[in-house]
Amino acid sequence: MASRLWFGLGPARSRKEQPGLQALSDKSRPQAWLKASQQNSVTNERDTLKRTNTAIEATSRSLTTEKDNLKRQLHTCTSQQNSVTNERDTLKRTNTAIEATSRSLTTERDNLKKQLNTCTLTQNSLTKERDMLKRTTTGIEARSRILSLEKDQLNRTLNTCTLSEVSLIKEKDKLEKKLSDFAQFVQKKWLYFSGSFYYISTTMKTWQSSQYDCWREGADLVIINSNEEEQFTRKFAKKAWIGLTDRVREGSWKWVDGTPLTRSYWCTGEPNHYIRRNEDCVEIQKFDSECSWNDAECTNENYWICEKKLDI
Ligand SMILES: [Ca+2]
Ligand SMILES: [Ca+2]
Ligand SMILES: [Ca+2]
Repeated sequence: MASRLWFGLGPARSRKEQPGLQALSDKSRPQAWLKASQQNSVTNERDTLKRTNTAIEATSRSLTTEKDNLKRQLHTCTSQQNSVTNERDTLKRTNTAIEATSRSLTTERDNLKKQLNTCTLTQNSLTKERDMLKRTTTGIEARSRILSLEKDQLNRTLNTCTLSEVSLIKEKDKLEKKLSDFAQFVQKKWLYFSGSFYYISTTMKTWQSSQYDCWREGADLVIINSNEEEQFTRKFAKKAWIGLTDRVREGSWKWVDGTPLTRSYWCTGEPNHYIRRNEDCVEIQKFDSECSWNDAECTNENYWICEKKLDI
């Protein structure tokens, strides 16, 4: 800066170069020339200094202005720098927080991914299991329906079987009863003919006593239902009571089981209600003819024929 301020102050000119000094006397010439020279020199120097000052002042003003500008710029820059620094620090903190958040989110995301994978695997497994159970359930339901139908069919069969069993038991009981009866009458040496056992007595009793005797044996006086049975009863060749009477109402012949007489085998002229006798009971009187019956007094004593019909 000093070199710039003093660059116009060059070395003073020599006396030969001062034209005003040539007219002066030789004696006074040196002093005047010296004064003039000094004055010129001072003037020049002053002018130079003025110019220099002016330049310096201009330079100073320019520098001041420049300084002020620079100061403002510096202030602005400093402010901006502070602001940017603050912003940077804020951004740094924000970035740090974001990075932390990002790391946390990344960790959380990875955990969620793992959980999602696990969940997906579990879901797939459960879906397969569910589908398998559905198929199993469908199979079980179909099997259940079939079993239900089978059960119903078996129940119906069982009911039928039970009814059949009950029927068979009843039939068996009946057969056992028949067998028992059969054995009983065989043991008692009764005669079997066409579904019935017959007993021909060896003693004689009234018609009523004969009927009591048959009852005691679980039988009745014989009821003749067919020609064959009529022929059979004649083969004993004994005058014997049969289970036919009109004691309840005269002329209304009924068998001992209450059934009316439909087919009869009366001897010729019978029943005749022989005069002065109350002939209400029937006996086999003849043995060589199909017409073999006679009505006689019930108090007469005769042999008798019992019949036990077996329901075979
Ligand atoms: Ca009979
Ligand atoms: Ca009679
Ligand atoms: Ca008679």
